[in-house]
Amino acid sequence: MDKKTIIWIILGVVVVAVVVLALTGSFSAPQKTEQTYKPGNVAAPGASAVSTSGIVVTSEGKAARNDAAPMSPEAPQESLPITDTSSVTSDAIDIKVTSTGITPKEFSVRAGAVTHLLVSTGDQYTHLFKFQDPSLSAIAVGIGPGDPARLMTFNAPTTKGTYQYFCDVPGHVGRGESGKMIVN
Ligand SMILES: [Cu+2]
Repeated sequence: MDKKTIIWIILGVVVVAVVVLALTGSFSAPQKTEQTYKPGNVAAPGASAVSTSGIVVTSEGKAARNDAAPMSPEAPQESLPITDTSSVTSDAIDIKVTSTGITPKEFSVRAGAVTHLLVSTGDQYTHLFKFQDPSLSAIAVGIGPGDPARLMTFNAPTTKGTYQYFCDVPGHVGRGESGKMIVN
């Protein structure tokens, strides 16, 4: 075999290898995975876990109570501060509380569904996000000036209807810090 033949053989082997790799998918770009919450885990460190059957549970494994006192052991717990919100489940509803209002003004959830609220601010005020209905007294998130976001995981009410939320700092509702959660 002369030199030319050897080079052609090497080239042929390389071409075959490239074709095989391409066909087996070794060259395809890595799949972009969407961050979605999986039951049986916590959505963010510190937040209440959700059982595999979709029930938000306390640290003792009992169903958390939405009508408990905020931060009591029976209540759904808010997460530790989250500086990198890109790691948060894309199922979370992004709630922004500022002196110009709360966004979104409304959102919808399914009755009883696992619901994640990612509560954040962005101004120099303290805010306290909560619901008007006493059946949701435990779902309250306080946030100070410049604080990172926090995630609150809870089961939406099983009773369909409209649940108002607002900022419980005096004077803030008057600035438009309110909205409604529609349970359907
Ligand atoms: Cu406020």
